[in-house]
Amino acid sequence: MIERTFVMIKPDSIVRGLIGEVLGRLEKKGLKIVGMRMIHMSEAQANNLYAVHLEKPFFKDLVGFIRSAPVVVLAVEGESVVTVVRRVIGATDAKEALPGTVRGDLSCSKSMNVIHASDSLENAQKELSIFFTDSDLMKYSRLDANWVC
Ligand code: 3AN
Repeated sequence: MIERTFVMIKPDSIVRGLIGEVLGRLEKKGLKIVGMRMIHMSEAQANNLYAVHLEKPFFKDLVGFIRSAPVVVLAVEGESVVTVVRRVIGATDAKEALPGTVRGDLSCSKSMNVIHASDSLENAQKELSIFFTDSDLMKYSRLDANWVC
């Protein structure tokens, strides 16, 4: 089934000059980027995105980090894209993330872990709606769609 998910290239990637590297991983996998914007996240957006972590001891640091530099927010489309992107990015704790995954190759940190992606279709819809409206999302076909996926 064709799904959409929310992906965010985090502040550590931006300041480390890794936007192209991270985007390239998603594009080469055959995933279609249908929305993309660089933003400085507002406190309201951060609180909304990380609402499930509100009571966690790391919440304040998490919001501080995500607002410490710009982020790139993405809407990504593809077959089973929620699961596929989670596999491409690897485990939350980048020390545990397998080589070959974005986090496994580019980070050793649990908080500064390069990239975020929604962990379920339900959360994808919720998270996309924080940053995109339907009219922000592009319609086009990738020429290699029948070859890559
Ligand atoms: P993921 O981003 O892999 O879905 P979540 O949703 O469990 O991981 O956590 C959201 C973000 O909160 C993570 N990307 C990470 O940056 C941060 N985080 C999660 N657990 C911790 C922790 N124990 N200490 C510090 N930061 C954490």
